[in-house]
Amino acid sequence: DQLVRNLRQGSGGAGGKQVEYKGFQLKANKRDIRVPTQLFINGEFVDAEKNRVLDIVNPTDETVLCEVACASVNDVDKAVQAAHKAFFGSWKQVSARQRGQLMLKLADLMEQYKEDLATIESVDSGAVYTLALKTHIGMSIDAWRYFAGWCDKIQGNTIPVNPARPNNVLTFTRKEPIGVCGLVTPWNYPLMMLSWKMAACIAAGNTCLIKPAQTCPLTALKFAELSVLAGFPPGVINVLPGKGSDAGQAVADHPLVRKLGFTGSTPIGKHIMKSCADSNLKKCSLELGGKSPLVIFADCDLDKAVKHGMSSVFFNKGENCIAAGRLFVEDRIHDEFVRRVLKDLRSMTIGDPLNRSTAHGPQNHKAHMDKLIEYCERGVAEGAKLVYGGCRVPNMKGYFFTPTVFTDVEDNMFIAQEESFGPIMIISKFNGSDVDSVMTRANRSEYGLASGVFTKDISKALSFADRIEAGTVFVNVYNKTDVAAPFGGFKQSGFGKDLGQEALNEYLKTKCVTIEY
Ligand code: TAP
Repeated sequence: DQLVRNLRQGSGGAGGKQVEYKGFQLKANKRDIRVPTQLFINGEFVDAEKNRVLDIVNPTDETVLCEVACASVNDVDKAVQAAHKAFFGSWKQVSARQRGQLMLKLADLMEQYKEDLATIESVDSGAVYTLALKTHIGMSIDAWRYFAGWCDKIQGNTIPVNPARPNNVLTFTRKEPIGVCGLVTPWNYPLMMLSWKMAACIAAGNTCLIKPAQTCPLTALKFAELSVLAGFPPGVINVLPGKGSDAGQAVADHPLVRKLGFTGSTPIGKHIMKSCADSNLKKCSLELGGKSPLVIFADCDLDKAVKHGMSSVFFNKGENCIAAGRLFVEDRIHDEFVRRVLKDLRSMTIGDPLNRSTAHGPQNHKAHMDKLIEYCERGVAEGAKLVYGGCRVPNMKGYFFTPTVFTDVEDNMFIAQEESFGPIMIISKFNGSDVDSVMTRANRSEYGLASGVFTKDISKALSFADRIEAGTVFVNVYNKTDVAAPFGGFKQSGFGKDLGQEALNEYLKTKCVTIEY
């Protein structure tokens, strides 16, 4: 009742209560930020079972920033029980429109704390601060606002079924929330991945628990604090940093979790889908790996193609699921394209992600950087031409990997087929008079997340969009995503959409009601 009264007064569900927690003081970016380091279960910050912790490392200087509680299987169970109780209790008392108000309040708080959130993201994940502010945090806020608007617009249909005369019949559908949803997310855009999934999940009326990536859970914990300030009832949102192999697995296995929203690698996605089936046939959506082709025709605007070609690979240090994993450049402009890319790379500022002039920060964690080095060694061993980078930035502390360019990459090479998830440009040539052949090569991948084409010929561009097997197609642009546009892959890049109206369906079930009169 208090919750509803507060909502009517516009002060948030719990009246904007402060929450207590153990945390650490992050002094960075001329800010002094208190960051929670405990699990967030049932509206409270609590220690993990047996006080288990994870070390959180700053990728810029390799120091341990803090210890964060590491959820066990039992901790996951506690969060699921809390979410279950809230789903059938307090959350049911909140109307669709009030839900929207809570989400808007949360978005306003995220906006108010955006510099803090971007600073935390930058220190925790290595994201360049300016990008963290605009994309990691900015797009998170957009997602909460966008989905808040959907809350009171989720509706079913009336359906003209055949009546058994002389009786009449009314058949209608209701869109209902699924129940407790588990969300498991990767480390490349920690708060944004949380927001893309959780905003749709909450807008649809579900309760949830999230297991963020173990390497960078800090913005998720700060977000949990803001959810209390916004007034979300206890149990609706639960945040459990922990390891995928136990806490993540426990979410996938739990019999009271009815839906799992996952973003991560294809092998783990396959494994999780089996767990969802074996446990309780929970619904799942999987946003997985990619090796997105970008085809650049000689008739393109070359300045634009170089600019977007660079960002298609190097945006967020390549830790971008829709990154162009392979560039096909028409032979007539190939050498000029490579020359311009190298010129731009030589002037790219690499350094502290908090520095406003930095364009390229450290990779997210050491194991990832080591994998990138191996990936490049494999490319060289297979005969691809390494024209730039391929190694750790010399004489620099932190997980800095030099932006890299390979040319003369053949279709059968490992680096032509497998995702690097790092700042590595893989270039192959094609003959512009044989469009069929480049389309076949672009589609010769088990992934189908995104794709792009640069050409001034509208017929060529539309034909590419028709024929490419990918969930996202960019024409004369790249990385242009928006919270209102559905996002998700084909083939082994998974299924189910984040963002846009379609994302709501991932977190809803349809009930069909038939009445005879
Ligand atoms: P994964 O290793 O698959 O990890 C993703 C998440 O799953 C992490 O939270 C991880 O926990 C957890 N996890 C690991 N094993 C699990 C298990 N058995 N049960 C439940 N959860 C488990 O991926 P990653 O290396 O973090 O992220 C990189 C991959 O994500 C790339 O392939 C990239 O393309 C993909 N990605 C895709 C998209 C979209 S939208 N398609 C977006 C971003 C990233 P830990 O933190 O303990 O490992």
